[in-house]
Amino acid sequence: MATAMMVTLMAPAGARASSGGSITGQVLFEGPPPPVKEIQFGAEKQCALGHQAPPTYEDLVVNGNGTLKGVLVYVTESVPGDFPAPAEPVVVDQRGCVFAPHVAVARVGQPVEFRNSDPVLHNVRGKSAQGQGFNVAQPVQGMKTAKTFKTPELGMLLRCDVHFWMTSYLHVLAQPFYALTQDDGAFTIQGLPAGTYTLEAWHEKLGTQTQTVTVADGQAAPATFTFTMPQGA
Ligand SMILES: [Cu+2]
Repeated sequence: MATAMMVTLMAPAGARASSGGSITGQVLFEGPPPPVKEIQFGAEKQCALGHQAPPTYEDLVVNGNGTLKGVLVYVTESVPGDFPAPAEPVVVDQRGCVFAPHVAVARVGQPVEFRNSDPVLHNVRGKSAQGQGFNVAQPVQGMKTAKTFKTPELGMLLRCDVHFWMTSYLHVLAQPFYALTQDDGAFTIQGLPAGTYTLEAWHEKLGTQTQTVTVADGQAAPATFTFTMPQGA
């Protein structure tokens, strides 16, 4: 979804359509995938009603092709130019007592709409290292609460205090040069002026990796990240 959104944002203001390049690649997982764990809802019977099959924890999702889902890949440098945040909100839903999506990315100043689609009480507590933490109670099905964030921040942990298994992550970025991996583990970051960049990949369980990538006009520069399970995990 992030990739589709980027297409409309990719051209820096004033740039010629033909200028700029992209970075494209995959995030791989090396080694045997960890076992998939089902979420146990316990006494909260309403939570199970929204699911065809029992949902599973999404803190480490290895795709069928050996790649990782939910990895944020972004350019760490500040790229010159004006990149207004989209007015369209990023939606973080609570549906069937899980956060959907498990990882969300918003731009600084872009509304983030928290929803409760369940007939049970949820809240969203955001833990911030940048002084932008919050706590939103959503006792009623259909509630929507929009918030915006002023400071870029990676890995803001979101939690529902009612249901211990409900966690997710929100990243807030200043610029549109990022991608979030989905079911194919692939990423593309478009519209970068030619130059050399530091690309970072961020995963909630596996940590971060960086690499240096040089982008040329009209070209797609390749980049591959490979994560392994940390020792003792
Ligand atoms: Cu909850």
